Amino acid sequence: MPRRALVTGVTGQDGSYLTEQLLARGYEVHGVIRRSSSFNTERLDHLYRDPHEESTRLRLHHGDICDSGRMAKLLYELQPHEMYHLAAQSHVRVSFDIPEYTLDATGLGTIRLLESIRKVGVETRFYQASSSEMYGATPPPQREDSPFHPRSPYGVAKVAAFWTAVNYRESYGMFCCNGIMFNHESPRRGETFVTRKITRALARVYAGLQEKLYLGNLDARRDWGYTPDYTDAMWQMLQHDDPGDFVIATGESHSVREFLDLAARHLGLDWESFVEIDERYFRPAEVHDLCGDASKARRELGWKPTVTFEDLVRMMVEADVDLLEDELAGRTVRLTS
Ligand code: NAP
Ligand code: G4F
Repeated sequence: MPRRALVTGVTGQDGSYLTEQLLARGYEVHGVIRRSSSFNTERLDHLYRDPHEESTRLRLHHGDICDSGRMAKLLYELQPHEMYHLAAQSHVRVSFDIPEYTLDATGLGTIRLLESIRKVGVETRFYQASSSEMYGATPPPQREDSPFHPRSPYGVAKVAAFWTAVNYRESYGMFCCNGIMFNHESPRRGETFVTRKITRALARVYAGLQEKLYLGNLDARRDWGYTPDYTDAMWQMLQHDDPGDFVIATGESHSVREFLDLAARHLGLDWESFVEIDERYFRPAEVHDLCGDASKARRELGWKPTVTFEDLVRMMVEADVDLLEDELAGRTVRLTS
């Protein structure tokens, strides 16, 4: 029998890469998707097969992490061996506009799932998508034992979820792991996060379709890695003998300005002639500098990043140039990178 994984947030950036990797490892993957008035499975289309095909190992189920009854039913019916909880309102700037919903989905969502697992009595290993945003104002390098000082409703919600996972591990002996993931990016990154916003806009400027790009704080520094490396780390955590919490990061930080500069140079563009600062993209409180120390993951999981900052920027720029060319030519776009 194949191992069964239940993935929340399966339609997101991380969910799509994780699903690809789990299927390649022989898993049966069950993904939770929200009902939407338009298709929201674009990142999974290349993996999806007609459910009538018996051999299909990817199944999608409607659900919402704000609906504990539904999640408990899915857990009971599917009895997953592993559960990857990736669903969240994941946008930091947006969390200042919708703090209550963010706390509900991103924070309470984890309690709902762990309480359902406990009450239904499912034997499963649980992965919590924790975030470097929890460190907030704590200066780098940030490690597992660095204090949390969140600077956004999103960060506060992730701290609550982090401690919930630790608490269920300590109280009930459940196999819960926190991946404290630093920023990870890819051609599938959501279009409103700064890296993708930049690479997508540069492709359009390069093609003569866009004149201006409005950005916020160019001085913020982030530790940016390549997403498939990070989703692989999630799986590795759940295969480890003992549950634990792991920082996953490259150990190198760069400013938004450096990302922009490198991306623009790749296309021979002078960004200073078309980038403008719009205060709308500033945050009420900023996280200025994130740079993680992933020594524990290297030591205990044998994990290390495989893609450099320069290669990541180049890959994202080229993917957005190709995507735009396909769109303009009216070709069907398949997300494979
Ligand atoms: P993402 O692309 O924004 O994906 C978020 C996923 O959550 C989407 O599938 C979304 O569904 C789903 N979702 C949101 N609210 C939901 C709800 N109420 N019920 C069910 N599903 C819901 O995020 P990501 O970059 O893949 O990140 C995955 C997880 O890792 C998130 O928890 C994020 O906070 C965390 N994280 C990410 C990073 C990073 O750099 N990417 C770093 C640290 C931690 P729709 O498609 O329907 O919107
Ligand atoms: O790309 P961002 O929106 O990512 P942020 O806030 O670091 O959050 C991401 O990483 C977290 C891990 O640390 C995840 F937990 C979270 O789910 C998400 O994936 O912003 C990065 C930086 C910020 O300092 C922001 O102020 O870029 C700065 N920035 C400058 N101009 C901008 C913009 N960010 C956005 N989104 N849009 C701008 O125009």
